Amino acid sequence: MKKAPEQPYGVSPKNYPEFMARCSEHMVRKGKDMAGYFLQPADPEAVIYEVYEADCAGNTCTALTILKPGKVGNEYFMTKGHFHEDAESGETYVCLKGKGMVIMQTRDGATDEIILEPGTVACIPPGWAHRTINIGKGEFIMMAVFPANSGHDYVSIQERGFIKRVVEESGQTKII
Ligand code: S6P
Ligand code: ZN
Repeated sequence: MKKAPEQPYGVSPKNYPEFMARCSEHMVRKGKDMAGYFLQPADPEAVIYEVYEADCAGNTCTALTILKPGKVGNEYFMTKGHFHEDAESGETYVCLKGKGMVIMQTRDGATDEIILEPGTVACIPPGWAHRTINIGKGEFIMMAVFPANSGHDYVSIQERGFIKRVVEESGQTKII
């Protein structure tokens, strides 16, 4: 059982390493962990992204994602992406650093996307799968806030993928 923090704390573009230091979980996703996600094979040892997850505060969980800059072929580095298992659980993303995009889709095939720049808050409704993409030149860093009972369904995305992909063509970011 995770322990809730005893004191309130704030996270900003300047002090986020303090948040990382207090996290009980740290996940590193390398190319070898993402077989089948990109159209082309990724360098197995390349770090694509890292996730730092704090102990949930009651019903509220908070995590920080650092997406490295880079591409596999012409496809930008991205997270695996997932649906929440709980049909009522949405999520809020807050961009701290860099330039990214969250692409979303429903099980019925509706899609949407939001550009993420420092200060942008993205509200992801329940029922929308979400994947973050680093479309900038440097690291992309964001905070995610989600209900403790969300649950994560990766299998649907692993099996069927996202309808849209984000690539660079002739130096331009394109959604295809
Ligand atoms: C959790 C939230 C994020 C992601 C993280 C990595 O609900 O959406 O903390 O876990 O951005 O993405 P993924 O798809 O590998 O979990
Ligand atoms: Zn989520």
